[in-house]
Amino acid sequence: MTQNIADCRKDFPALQQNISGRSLVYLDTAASAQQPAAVIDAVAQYQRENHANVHRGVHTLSHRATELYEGARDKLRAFINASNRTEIIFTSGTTEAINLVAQSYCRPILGAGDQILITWLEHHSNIVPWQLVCEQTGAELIVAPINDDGEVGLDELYALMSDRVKMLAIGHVSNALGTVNPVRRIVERARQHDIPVLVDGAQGMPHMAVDVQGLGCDFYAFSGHKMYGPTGTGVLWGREALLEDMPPYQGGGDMILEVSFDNTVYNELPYKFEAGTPNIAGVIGLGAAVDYLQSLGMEKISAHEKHLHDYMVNKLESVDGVRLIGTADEKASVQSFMLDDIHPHDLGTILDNQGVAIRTGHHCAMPVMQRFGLTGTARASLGLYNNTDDIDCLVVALEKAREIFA
Ligand code: 7TS
Repeated sequence: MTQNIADCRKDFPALQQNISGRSLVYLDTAASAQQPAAVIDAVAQYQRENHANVHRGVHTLSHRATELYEGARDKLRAFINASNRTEIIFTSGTTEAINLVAQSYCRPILGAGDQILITWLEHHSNIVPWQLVCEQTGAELIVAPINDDGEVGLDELYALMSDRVKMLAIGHVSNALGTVNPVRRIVERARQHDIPVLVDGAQGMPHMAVDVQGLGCDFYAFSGHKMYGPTGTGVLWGREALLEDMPPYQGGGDMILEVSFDNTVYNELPYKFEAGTPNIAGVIGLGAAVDYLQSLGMEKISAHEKHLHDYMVNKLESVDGVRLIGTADEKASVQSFMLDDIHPHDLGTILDNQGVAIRTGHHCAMPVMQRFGLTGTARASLGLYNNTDDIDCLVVALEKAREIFA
């Protein structure tokens, strides 16, 4: 495992292959990051040597599995600076974490006249769970607008804050446009109205050091597979006092202390929210991803990606026919664009034929697309393993696409 970010591409087995006869240029980390060998090996070693169910057995393998699984919780706690390991709830990803808060925190307290506040920038995972809970309770979903650069209008957002709002749910970084929201400032403002804040951190965690206490929010949700860990893993961080008062989201094994037909006593935090056999292997892999990120250092990763993002924006601007979508002042690692009037899916296919992987379409953020009068965009997104060569290859591939469509 390398400690130097410039050399870290070699830590990623998936990046050592050719696609369409060329060295793979992977520019789709926002959809899912590739995994370093350290993560793959941690999962494989667990599967080969230590697999058993957690929290249940008295035998050696069960003890080992439990230690590894709970060890990952400790790593995650430290990584996001949570005050207590009981605040780290393992979920299947950001989506489940947000649904958990919508159903367990919001549903019991919402009624007609109450509001949930989100923004136009959100991923569907930070829209639909709130629509569901609003339908269930008669509450109303209200949405703060974005400007032509893809930034949330702070004045408009603040104007929507009132004591009717029972939750503000906002993305840390937009997956479609790369806009970084000034979460700390927004949280401070929400506090003045006693509005709890959930931050969708799916695109924040992989790119910057996250300190949940520093941000001041109440819940922070993220996915393992976007931060170089396995799919099917994620975390809901919540303030202990809030989590304590919330009813379980799902019932089943491990989330109880005692069950009888008259009275079931729920387990303590965090197990109250982890019903059933969890994704043990995945969580251990997520712990290894945290070790990997820490060995590089989040500050260094951010600086490297910022440099690359600026380079990518400059290069894209130099390609005739490119129109950038999402031009906020504060951005991270994502650039959406259109090339002439080429359909993004056609563009994505032509790029794939040249070994360049990007995502095309609505990026599960249809309202953002509607705001720009589009059905979809091409999106290049960066990870810590990318370099300027990758961006040069993207530019060459785009120029080739223009020739093909000329
Ligand atoms: N929130 C944001 C901001 C996201 O980018 C995503 C996934 C999610 C929530 C949902 O995460 P999940 O792990 O629970 O699925 N974003 C993307 C993307 O941009 N391309 O594919 C998935």
